[in-house]
Amino acid sequence: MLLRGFACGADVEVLQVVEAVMAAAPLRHMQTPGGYTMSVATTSCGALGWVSDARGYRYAALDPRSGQPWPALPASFLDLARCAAARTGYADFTPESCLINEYVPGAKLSLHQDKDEKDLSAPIVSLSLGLPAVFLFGSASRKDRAQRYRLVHGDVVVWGGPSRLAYHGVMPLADGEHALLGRRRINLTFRRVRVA
Ligand code: MD3
Ligand code: FE
Repeated sequence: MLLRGFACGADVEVLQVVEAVMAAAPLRHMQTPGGYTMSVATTSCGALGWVSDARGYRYAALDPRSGQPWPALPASFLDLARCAAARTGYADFTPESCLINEYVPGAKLSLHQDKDEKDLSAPIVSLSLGLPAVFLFGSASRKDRAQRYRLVHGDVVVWGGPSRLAYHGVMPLADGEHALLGRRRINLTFRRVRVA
């Protein structure tokens, strides 16, 4: 379910809080299990953060870069995620993790499924900020051709039910300049990892 512009009124505040998280847990380019370096830079906040290295993808309570817990999930993020989930029929969504992805021009995310979470009944709520992206949205089978959607600043998408295990990705980010974020796109994804 696409909530166009849902976060537009809160963008300045969300960005401020994102910058505070990034100051405590800096963005970094994770290694994939296959030995590549991701073009997208990531960090996390919440009880668990998403990590990737030669051993695989997983959620971890400590930031491997600092050995410290990830920054707490800010109350304003929790409110926003809960509110978007409730709007689309998910009454008690309590995310434990917010993955923050930063794209600069050329950065992309190859087609993948999100299945490192144990609770696949919970949706994933995503929020896009900054430069627009071409988002690829396939089905649960990699073979099916993906649909393309343009996601712009302030858009929130709630991915639940049959779309939860859909293959998805992001095309290389086109160059541009965004009034608030400059030459980048930031995507937040709110996730329930453990079964509540
Ligand atoms: C559809 N991020 O972090 S957000 C990711 O724009 C990720 O940074 C993209 O895919 C980004 O894993 C896409 C939209 C999204 C997130 C999770 C999904 C779509 C999804 C999970 C299942 C299906
Ligand atoms: Fe994903």
